[in-house]
Amino acid sequence: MSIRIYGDTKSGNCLKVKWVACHLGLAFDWVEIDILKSESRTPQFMALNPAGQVPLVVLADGRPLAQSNAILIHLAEGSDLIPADAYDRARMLEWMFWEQYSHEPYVAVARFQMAYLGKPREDLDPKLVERGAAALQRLETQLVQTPYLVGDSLTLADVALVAYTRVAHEGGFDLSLYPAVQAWIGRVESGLGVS
Ligand SMILES: N[C@@H](CCC(=O)N[C@@H](CS)C(=O)NCC(=O)O)C(=O)O
Repeated sequence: MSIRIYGDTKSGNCLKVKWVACHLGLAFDWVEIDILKSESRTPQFMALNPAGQVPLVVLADGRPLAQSNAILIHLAEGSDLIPADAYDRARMLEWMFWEQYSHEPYVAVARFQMAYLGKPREDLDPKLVERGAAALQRLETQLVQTPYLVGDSLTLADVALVAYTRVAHEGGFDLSLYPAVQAWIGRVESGLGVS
């Protein structure tokens, strides 16, 4: 049996899992779950993930695992997407925790409200816009110094953060203000084979 990935293709959290599985050549089946139709909240799905969210993977031996970044770490164990050096590995995790707490809640939520709920930009909570822009600026500050978030090569930190950064314009953010981020998006997409 291969891995089963339950995900919604609109979701960067889900796509990052798919990209890593593809990049590592892992065999998987993709099960599309439409969150706008509440398909992650059915009793059957909640039995697999009581949090009622995607992504969720069911491993080859039947064990489930949720939380996109936990899934990435599990799938990429032992690969070159995770630095061998302990400090670099911790830096990668620093970016991944930051992504979930200080980037995704603003950049992804602004995009979801505009692109999927049809909210006009001017109706977004100003705090969402301000903190999303601050997150993009933090990436810019790092990426003028290094080609990837942790040094010279692609790691899970880049995968986790590119997922919503590459579509930030759909949440009304102007990516041309962040040229180093734009160049990095191209590098990460080509490293992952994503277009
Ligand atoms: N921190 C979680 C976030 C998961 C999450 O927010 N999933 C959204 C899609 S991006 C979802 O399933 N929403 C549907 C719902 O909550 O009902 C992760 O990284 O996996």
